[in-house]
Amino acid sequence: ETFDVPADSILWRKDFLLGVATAAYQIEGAAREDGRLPSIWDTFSATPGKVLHGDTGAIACDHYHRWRDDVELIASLNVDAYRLSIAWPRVMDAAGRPNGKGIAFYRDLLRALSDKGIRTSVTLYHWDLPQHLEDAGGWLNRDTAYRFADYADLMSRELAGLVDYWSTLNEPWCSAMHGYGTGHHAPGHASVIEANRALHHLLLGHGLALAALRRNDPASRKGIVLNVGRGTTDGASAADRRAAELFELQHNDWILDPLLKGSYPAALYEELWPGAQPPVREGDLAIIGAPLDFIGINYYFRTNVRADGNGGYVEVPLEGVERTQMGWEVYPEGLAHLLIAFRDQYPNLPPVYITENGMACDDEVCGGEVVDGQRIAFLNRHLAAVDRAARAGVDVRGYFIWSLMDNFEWAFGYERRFGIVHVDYATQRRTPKRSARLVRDFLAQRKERP
Ligand code: PNW
Repeated sequence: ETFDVPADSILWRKDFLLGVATAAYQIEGAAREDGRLPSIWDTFSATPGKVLHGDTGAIACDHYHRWRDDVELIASLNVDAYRLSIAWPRVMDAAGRPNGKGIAFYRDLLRALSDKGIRTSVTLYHWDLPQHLEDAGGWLNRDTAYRFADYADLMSRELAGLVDYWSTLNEPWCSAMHGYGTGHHAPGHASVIEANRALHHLLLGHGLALAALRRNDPASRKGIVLNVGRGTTDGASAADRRAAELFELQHNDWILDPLLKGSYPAALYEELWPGAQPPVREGDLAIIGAPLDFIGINYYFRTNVRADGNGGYVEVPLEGVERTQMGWEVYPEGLAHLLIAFRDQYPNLPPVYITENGMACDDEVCGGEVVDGQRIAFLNRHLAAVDRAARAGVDVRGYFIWSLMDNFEWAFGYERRFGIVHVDYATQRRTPKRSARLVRDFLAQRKERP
């Protein structure tokens, strides 16, 4: 068994980056150690009813203590690159002073990766806002954008030369919509007005942080990571078709437009959210629209929608389609479609990395092995979609599997397993699944090719 990668696929190119990804709160644990401050996810997961089974990231994969073994594990997969995030509350105290112990953890980790020849992709904000900043208003407070820039400034001074790819934010859509619009994620508010306010301050923070990264670590490449959504309709009316467009406008253009066109999409506010507006001040859009070296795209699924009769859209799940353990539809065509659509829509689209793609399965260890056939097929088909987009002329330069290992899946706790490596949480034992073996074998084969 191997990945069936056609001989002429872009995946065989040695300069096409193949990697695995994680995020700090989902794997590190050690939530109280070496001066780490509480984050909004510590607070949220400790609040009854917010996370399935009351799971928290207090221990997670205990990566904070096991990182040396985990680096060996990553290296054993033959991957070109590893994507991780820094926990802001681990590296700065409440007065904004550096926490040497927390910084040393990331410096040692990044050095160990680079000693193994593994390229590093580091996200500054994967959702774990320090709680003291939340207490001061969180992303609803414009000042948080400036505090984020201070944090980016500190990190890029401390870690300059150790990071190949910096990303400012992971999925500002999720931070804004799930954090402030639906309440599914920390800090758990539910208001479209607030979601718009939070998004604008997140994007302002991105722009300010980007400038700090450029100042302090000029040789690295800098970008942002966005989750994108494919919306289609099985409805027949013009209103249904508009509903699908509005879905994509809300999920994609809401964020891509200010980053790449210098404005928020007017149609979104006219049709879907009359009464909501991002709190833009003079000069903000120029900061937000500063050129990027790359854009990271996280893709998971397609959503079928119809008109809701109120000018908006409503999800109508399709019957008879393949779904993952999350209930998300397996729909690789959406990835190729969106990459090509973005290239057409944004003439200045920077080079793209798929910074997350993968699926949750109910994987169990059987006789020392985890046979995750559904995941193997999923990865195969999505890699083929990336290759199709590349052939259509999209400048796509890499692909990271979400995730290296099973971890704390936010509101779903430990019950959703996204890893290509299985984690037994009782013993912290890591067992590579069959998908991990195929990745390792494919990359070993690629190394052998002339
Ligand atoms: C991403 N949605 O989250 C995150 O970047 C990861 O930390 C996470 O583990 C992974 O995807 C799997 O969920 C998302 O509802 C969460 O559309 C929710 C959505 C998309 C991405």
